[in-house]
Amino acid sequence: MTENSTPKTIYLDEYQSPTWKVKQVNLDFDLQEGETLVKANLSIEHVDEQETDLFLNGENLELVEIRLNGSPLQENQYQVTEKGLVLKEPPATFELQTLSRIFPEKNTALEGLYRSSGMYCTQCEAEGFRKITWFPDRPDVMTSFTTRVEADKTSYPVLLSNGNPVASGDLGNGRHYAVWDDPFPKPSYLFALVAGDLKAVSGKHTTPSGREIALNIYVEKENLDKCDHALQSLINAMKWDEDNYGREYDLDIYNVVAVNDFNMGAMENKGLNIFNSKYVLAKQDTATDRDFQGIEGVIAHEYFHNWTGNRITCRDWFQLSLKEGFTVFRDQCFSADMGSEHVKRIEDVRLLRAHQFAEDASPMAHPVRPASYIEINNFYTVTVYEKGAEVVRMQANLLGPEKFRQATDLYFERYDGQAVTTEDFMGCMQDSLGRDMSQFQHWYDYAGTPELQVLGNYDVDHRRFDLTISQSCPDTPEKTDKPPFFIPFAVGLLDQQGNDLIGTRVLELTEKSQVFSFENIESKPVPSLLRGFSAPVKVGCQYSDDELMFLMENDTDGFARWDAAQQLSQRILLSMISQYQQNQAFEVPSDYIEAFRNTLLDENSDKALIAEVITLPSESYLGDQMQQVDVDAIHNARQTLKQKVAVALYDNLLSVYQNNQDDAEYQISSEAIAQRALKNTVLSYLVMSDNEEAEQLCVRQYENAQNMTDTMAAFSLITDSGFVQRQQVIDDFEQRWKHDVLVMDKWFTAQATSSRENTLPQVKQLMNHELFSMTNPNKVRSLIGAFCSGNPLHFHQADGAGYRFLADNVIELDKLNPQIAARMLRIISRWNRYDTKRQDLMKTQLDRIAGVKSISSDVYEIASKSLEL
Ligand code: B3K
Ligand code: ZN
Repeated sequence: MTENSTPKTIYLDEYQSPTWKVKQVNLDFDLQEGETLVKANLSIEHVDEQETDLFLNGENLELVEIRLNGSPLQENQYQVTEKGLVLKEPPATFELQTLSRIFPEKNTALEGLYRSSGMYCTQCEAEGFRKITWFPDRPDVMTSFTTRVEADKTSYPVLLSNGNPVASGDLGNGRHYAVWDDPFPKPSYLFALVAGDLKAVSGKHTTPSGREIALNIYVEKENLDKCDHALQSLINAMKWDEDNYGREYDLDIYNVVAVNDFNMGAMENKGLNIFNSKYVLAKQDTATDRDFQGIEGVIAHEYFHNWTGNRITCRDWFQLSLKEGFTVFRDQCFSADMGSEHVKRIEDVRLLRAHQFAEDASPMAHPVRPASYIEINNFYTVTVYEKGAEVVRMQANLLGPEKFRQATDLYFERYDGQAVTTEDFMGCMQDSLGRDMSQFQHWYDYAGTPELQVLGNYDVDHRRFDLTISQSCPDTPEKTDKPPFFIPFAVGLLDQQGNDLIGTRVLELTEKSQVFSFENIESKPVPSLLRGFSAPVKVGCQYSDDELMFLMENDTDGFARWDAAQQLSQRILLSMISQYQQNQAFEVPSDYIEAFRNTLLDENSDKALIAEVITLPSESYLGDQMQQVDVDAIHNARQTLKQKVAVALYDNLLSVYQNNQDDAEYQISSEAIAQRALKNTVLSYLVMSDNEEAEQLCVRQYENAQNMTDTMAAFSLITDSGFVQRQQVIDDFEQRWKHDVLVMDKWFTAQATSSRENTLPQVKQLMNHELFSMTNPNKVRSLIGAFCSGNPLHFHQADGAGYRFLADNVIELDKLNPQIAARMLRIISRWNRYDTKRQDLMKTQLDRIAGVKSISSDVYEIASKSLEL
């Protein structure tokens, strides 16, 4: 970034409401080879009486013509800048017509109108509409859109936009057109257009009020056999939102389009969702169980946005969590209802702890509702999404199901058709609860993960158990010395026999330190803490190993059982790490092996829960628990623990593996998914035993697998191994799947995350593979991203080659797609967690990037904030 063009910071407290409204916009797209002409007709009205200039955003547009109320504007009546167009003192009400030329073919940033695999599509959130036409591109300007699209009939037989289709026709010269009308006023970020040679799998849904909605999943024709799951998920989501929130869909048609080049998962454009094909396409032989679940969750998420995001939207981008946090909470509850509730909660907490807690402890830490940003695209984060969902969950739990439903009904009634704030949302919660919630607001305003210290004390004489709980929150870039948070802390007490003495009680923590007493407790209990993960906090409690093992086997709360097991494994791994650092031999307590065996052979528990309980904390999560991350020690300790368990429990593991082969026809039911998860987790232990039989089992599973879950489980293990068949299997996979880009993403990832010695050179080589492409975000993520964030051992190799590799690619990518480049760079924002030598190596790369002339504001923000420590 050159000194004179340091990007501007935008502040929440500088928000000003719009002075102009756009009552209606008519758009006309003429899609031609090489360029697109966009005609826009805006009916504009002054909000108040004052005479002001009107600013319309517009970037990379060629202005061909501009008229006000039909007459061409004189040069002194407007001014075009790099960022937009200023109309000098226009009348209070007028029609503005612009004609602009844009170049979708050259758009590699995948924001605005662009081309992907021969089709046209759009991505406008957050600020992409300004790359399509001149417009007040801010979420609090809500407008009715009518869109006409014209294109070549043979290449683009399908023409789609938001709303309902109102007209279409043949233009006689090989071209045709379609007109779409969206009666619901919306911000420009929800605009969408698609033109392509697509085919649809269609269905329908009848709403409780008796309206029939046409549903279409549009894909390239060779993918027509992979849409059933997405369609069924959509129908389930529609029904769920009707049953649980009383919300029904409002247009006559709901279209979903799958595209191959997409910056994120999917986009909730009104009536026309555009999806990364990864979150649409699935059939048993190409998609894993996790893929199926991902599709169900993302389809639901985008559908739920129709009310939480589209009908009620954000006043400004600082309020992003208003729609994202709430919608993630809604999709989490939906997925929990569709599958296994406990396991869904565990997966969500695992993700939050691994990524959001890490973000909260990094220079990029920001509140759920940030107070400033340089580039809004950098704030689509785990904090805004996942912590935002936890903040809504806490409110939902505090209110209980009935009052929460009242509160959401009130929210939909009060704010339908408006652009609002997180305070407006909380206001509805507070009105329904009938209690002051001002302390709760801290969750939106302050970054950082609160930390609890819990001390239990049993008073034999008074048969009383006291819990002393203190809270603190680390300083973060925006705030030091934070006041205490309101923390709903769910606890239980177990007696020696495992009886749940008080059920689950939610303690309300509001002060720096508090004591809670439980009377009539006959003997010293074991406290079960943070049941259901009732708040996004860290808990410190001096449990003995025995107590953790007791909780692991006896806790009635599924989440707390899993958490006890994680804490125990973590404790053992951390002590192994320090043994390794002191060159001592590893020791694994025999009790641990026994507890592991008991869990493994537990016939009464959900198999998916067992699979979760026996899964060790990840290498990066372990790193987060250390003063200074030691990637080699962590990797070694984790591998060694797996190996010791595998050797000690080989026979048990083998029998669980054999007993969980599913011979029945493939199903995506939670039971079948659970069985595959347990079998494949066990396989990952078996191959650590160094036993030839296990190696053979794994290779045989790869060869005979009837579904992608089993194929990938075996394939990743083989790719990570030194098996003689390794290369042959890798080649075989490639031959089998080279026609399927999504399956090949998995092939790239498995190789990029391998712990084998020469992984980095391999990754570099794979970048020359004919299927790899720097302009396809899925490929970039599955190879470069997977190596840098999913392979800590090699990415952090001591000579800094991993960091150089990352920086080279960030600089290269930034020229093509700044959003993806910036996301990639976040990986080294936590450089201060490593030894000084690695710190210097990482900082050198950050400095190098920050100094690149004409680097994007996206990348600049991450590099400069990371260096600000
Ligand atoms: N709202 C979109 C995300 C847009 C990201 C823009 N950089 C998808 C979603 O959260 O549903
Ligand atoms: Zn969303």
